[in-house]
Amino acid sequence: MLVLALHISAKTTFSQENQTDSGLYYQPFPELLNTIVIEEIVSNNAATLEHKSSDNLDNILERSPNITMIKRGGYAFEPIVNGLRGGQATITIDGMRMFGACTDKMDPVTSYVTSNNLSEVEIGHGAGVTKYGSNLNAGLNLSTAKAQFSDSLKTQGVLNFGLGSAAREYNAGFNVNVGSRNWAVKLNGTKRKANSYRAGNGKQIDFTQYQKENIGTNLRFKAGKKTILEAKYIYDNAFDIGYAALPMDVSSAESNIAQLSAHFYALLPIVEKVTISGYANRINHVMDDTKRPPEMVTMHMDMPGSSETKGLFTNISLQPNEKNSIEFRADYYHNYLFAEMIMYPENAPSMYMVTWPGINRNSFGFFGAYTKNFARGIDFNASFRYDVTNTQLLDSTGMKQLQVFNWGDEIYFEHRPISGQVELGKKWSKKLSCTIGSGYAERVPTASEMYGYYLFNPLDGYDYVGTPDIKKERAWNVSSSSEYSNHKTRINVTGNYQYIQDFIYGVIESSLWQMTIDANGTKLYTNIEFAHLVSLNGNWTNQWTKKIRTNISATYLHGTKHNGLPLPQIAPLTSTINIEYLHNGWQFQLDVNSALAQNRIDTEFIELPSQGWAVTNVRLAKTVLLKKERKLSIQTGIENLFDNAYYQHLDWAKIQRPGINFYGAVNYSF
Ligand SMILES: [Cu+2]
Repeated sequence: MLVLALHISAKTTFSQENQTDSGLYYQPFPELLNTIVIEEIVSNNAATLEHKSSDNLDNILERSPNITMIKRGGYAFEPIVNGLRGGQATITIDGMRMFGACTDKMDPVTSYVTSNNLSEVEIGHGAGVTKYGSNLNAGLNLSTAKAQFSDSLKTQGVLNFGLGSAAREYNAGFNVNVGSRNWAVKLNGTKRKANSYRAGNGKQIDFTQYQKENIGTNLRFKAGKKTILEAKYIYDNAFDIGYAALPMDVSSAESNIAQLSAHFYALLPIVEKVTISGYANRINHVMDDTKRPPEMVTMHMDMPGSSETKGLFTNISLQPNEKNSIEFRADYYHNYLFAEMIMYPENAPSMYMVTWPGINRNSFGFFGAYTKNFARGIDFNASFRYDVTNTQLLDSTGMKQLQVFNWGDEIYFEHRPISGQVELGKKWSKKLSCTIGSGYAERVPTASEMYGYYLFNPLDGYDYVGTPDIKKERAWNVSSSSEYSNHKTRINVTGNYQYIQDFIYGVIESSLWQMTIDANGTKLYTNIEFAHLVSLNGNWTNQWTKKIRTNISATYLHGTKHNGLPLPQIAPLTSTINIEYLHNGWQFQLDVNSALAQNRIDTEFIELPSQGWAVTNVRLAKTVLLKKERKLSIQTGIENLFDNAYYQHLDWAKIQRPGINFYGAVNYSF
């Protein structure tokens, strides 16, 4: 399988029911990637009711068995794909590269969009996963919703409003599409406000509040029979964001994302589609501790950061015949990261430090993928990627800071990561299919791993310093998946093993003093010899009767370092059970989500064990058809029904999750 997709909120907006380029007057060939996406949606009977209308993207992603989330507050969870994180997994928006502007990982790329901007999320591994960038066999691409054409001038839209009790939160949004034969415009907006939520024991978890405003637009124009021009823009502004697990909050995290693309269909008989695209995005992240009570703040400080990325790519899909397809992609991006820290000690002059010293990165990449369908149900997929990435420091204060470590000359490095993956699939019968795959991947160190300067990590209480000449991580992987399905049942099992050499890990450097007052010491990003990572996932969906369907899934991750100690921050065995019941147009659903305790902890990292937990949710939904294709859908439910006080292993500082939450949402489609 090339790329797996999690189809989000399939029923929330009109645009998400019809995501292909169906507005064209000719039938375009499906893109290599989309084919898989559509197949996966058809075969994946994931319970639809779970996707509450206008649900928060973090909640949607967290339901995927391939994703675990690091939680630091009530907002901007950091997604981990099959145990891979940071620079190991690429996160892109329509293939655009984007890098968070926070040295403390408070703002993953996923925090700059809403589910209202998106049509689907591709969760990738195996052949094809490096399409958007070098990674260790893990990628997440967020596909934005496209404006839909229409044979006659037509306006459609959705208005939604929702409330939740645990955080006394509300969200409101709209999504409007105006389509004609040759042009289409889509506009969406979301406003969300959450207060600090109440945990299971009734205790309010301070500093988990946030507010978010987002607008997005997509314009498409048919410039001739085989050409579509597309423009998109997303503005996202989150403010007053609490990070209960960190010593600081974010007063504002603002991003602008813009992309212009031209899509050419069927240029030549074998050239199915060519896309040329240019994009730019900019993030401003303002981190401070002004809202914390004085007793929590040892020394007041400000830590603003910014990230700017500009890029170009071209994608060429070839289909020489029905049995073969080929895809090429060439891309370039430039990213600039700058972050500083201003400390205000009492009765002393303020101090200044550059934590991301003007880090410039240029990267040129080339990707190729080949798919062949042999006789007797055998498929072959292969992909290849090569990048030339250079990283350079430009800030003079940053260069002086490096001299402290005698690294004054180490301001320019080039990395050339290479990766290749092959996959063989066999359909044994209509019901049973299997794939096996193997590959090699390299990834460049992140800006923080090279040039981060005293970045405080409250999880282990250490300041982290980058190592400019740190080496690439290199990984060998083998993976396998099997699926059995008939008209009633679908069983899917996947396994993935990675042997990662030169694994990047923070190692305590006792000769260095910490900068942060309360820190335990300083760690240097270092290549350790190797690490093993295993991920296993099983999923069983069964349609018992016309009215009753169940879905059970379980995920297990196991990570070990060269010295036999576990890798830190690995989720324990996690499972979900959903039971769905349909009656008279009403949908009823019961979820039980749970995890075992995690006692496989990395004592070297100073990680703490965590307890097991189980949470039950009940949900109810009904859609009423009104006149003139109008629809009203109502969703309501209770999450954490038994008001359990619990936290998950990856939640920082063991901050408890929300307690009982009554929610309700109304969607009006016209
Ligand atoms: Cu931050």
